[in-house]
Amino acid sequence: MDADWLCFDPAPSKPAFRLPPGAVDAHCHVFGPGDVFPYAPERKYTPCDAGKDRLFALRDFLGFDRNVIVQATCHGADNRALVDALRAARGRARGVATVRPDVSDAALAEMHDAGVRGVRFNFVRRLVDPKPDAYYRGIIERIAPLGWHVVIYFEAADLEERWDFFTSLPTIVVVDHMGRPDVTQPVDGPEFGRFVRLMERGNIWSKVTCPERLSRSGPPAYDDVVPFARHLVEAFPDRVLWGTDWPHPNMTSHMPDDGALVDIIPRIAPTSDLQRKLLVDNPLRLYWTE
Ligand code: 0GY
Repeated sequence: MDADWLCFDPAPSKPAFRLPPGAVDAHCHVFGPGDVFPYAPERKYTPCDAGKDRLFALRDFLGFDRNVIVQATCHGADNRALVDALRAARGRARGVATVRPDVSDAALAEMHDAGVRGVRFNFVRRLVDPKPDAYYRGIIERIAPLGWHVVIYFEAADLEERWDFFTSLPTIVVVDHMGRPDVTQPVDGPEFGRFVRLMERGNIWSKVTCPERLSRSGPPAYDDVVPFARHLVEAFPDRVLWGTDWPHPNMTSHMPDDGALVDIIPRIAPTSDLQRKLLVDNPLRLYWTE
């Protein structure tokens, strides 16, 4: 792993918040292990191994029922670690893959059978090299017939430039980490206002995730991120998802306590109705349609 890599917390605290039955951790990853599932040659970082067994142990410890595992850029478009984890979860995990436009029908069918239900387009330049829009449109042509959706990851400053492309996508579109707002700006300011306008389009969903990445005020309360997430949960209760982001790639300031992250949920979703939508109804509607 990279010399300055921060590894996940091996002993998180037990959350005080009791998750509702059937709760889904809708954003997490598996890394390797690298000797079984090698990291991609084009990767921008080499993480600590964080395989499926650790992920499923965390799921059980925190009180989640299911996971949505998102292909991480360190594995490129080689989805073998993801597919292996999905198969091992025996129906209790779904996946979001990374594919190229020339992916074969057989590979798509195998991924669908394992539980993949979406692809991720990553526009964060420190993670991937940007591609022309036509590249992504080529992928959508391949995955739309399967009923898959698109997950997009971008920095807030890029939303204006990519607005036309994002709003032209024909599938459900799930935005990672609220579009990474600058939380020193006001919730009702122009930057987050642009993101809220994006959400007003009925096919856009948001993960209200990653206070540890966005916060300037810091752990364990991440007070400055809470109003942004709460705003989205209250304004768009049927199109928000929550996840741990375990094993928290590329954190440099600190490694979050996953139990403390769970304890933020009742602050961003203050009623049991909002909590059930965020943690159970919404992810089941998107990922477990059968
Ligand atoms: C996240 C965030 C990050 C990394 C990745 O696929 C990835 O490598 O998504 C990040 O570095 O901000 O969602 O895991």
